[in-house]
Amino acid sequence: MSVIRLGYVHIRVADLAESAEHYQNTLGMDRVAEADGRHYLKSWDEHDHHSVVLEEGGVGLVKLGYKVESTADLDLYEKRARAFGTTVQRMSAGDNVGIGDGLRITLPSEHVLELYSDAEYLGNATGNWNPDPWPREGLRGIGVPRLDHTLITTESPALLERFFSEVLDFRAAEHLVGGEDNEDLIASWMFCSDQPHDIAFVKGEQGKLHHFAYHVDDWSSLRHAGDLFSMRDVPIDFGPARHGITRGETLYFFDPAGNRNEVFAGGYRTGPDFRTITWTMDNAARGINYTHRELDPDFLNVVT
Ligand code: M3P
Ligand code: FE
Repeated sequence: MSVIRLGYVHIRVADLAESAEHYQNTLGMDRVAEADGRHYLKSWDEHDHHSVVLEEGGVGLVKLGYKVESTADLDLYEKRARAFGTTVQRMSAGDNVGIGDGLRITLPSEHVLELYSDAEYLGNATGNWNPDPWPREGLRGIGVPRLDHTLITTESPALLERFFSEVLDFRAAEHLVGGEDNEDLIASWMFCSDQPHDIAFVKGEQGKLHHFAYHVDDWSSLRHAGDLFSMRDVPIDFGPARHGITRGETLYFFDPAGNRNEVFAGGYRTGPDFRTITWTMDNAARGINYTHRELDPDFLNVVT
């Protein structure tokens, strides 16, 4: 019984055609459906219907979808979320193209989180019989294999962490703490799988997106992504660099609408017995950018 993974990120983009070109040709995602002015995209190593939805008009997050194991989980999470005092609605199959019944929860951070157990199975690009390691017809652009995590902002990381822990059984891999006696939770990196994080939150405005990240193989993949970004004039935020927090390797960039994305490699393995790591504010720059040990204030200030 658990939440399995980040299933989809639904975002707004200013110009659908321009962003579709970026997500399909620079990142290498495939368009699997188009309906009501929305584009549904899937990465090559993902199996479910889609993982990114682009909706025309503005910038920022519409909602996040996390997949759970069973419909029994949905009943349990609904009960727990109501007991926690959050707003929960049932959502129906077809509310999202290719996604089954589920729950729509308004988080204490004002983000909309959808939980579902069924998604139309399209399969990945290499199949389940004697598969090649990557699609032999080749990849477009970076050829991102899959989504990895999201990072959102909230006025109260402590409250949001309590929600994810008590309602959805997530665990904290890392904390960034500050204040007088290091008692204020500034940011939290939480997992439901064995990754270092499936979601993270940092103190800031309610309801905003800091970034969502794609997994890539390794450090060389970040260099290759950087080459493509330069060829195609994709704005870079920072990287390639090492995160102290999660120990991942990173390169941040922006989509044409200004939503921040990350390509992320590496990171350690967690599990139910993982003990939370703590970073203090005096080491925050090293925690986020271990390589350069400094942060551009815009990295924290620019959210969508
Ligand atoms: C990551 C990560 C912030 C830290 C970000 C860290 C926004 O993106 O993947 O570990 O403070
Ligand atoms: Fe990240």
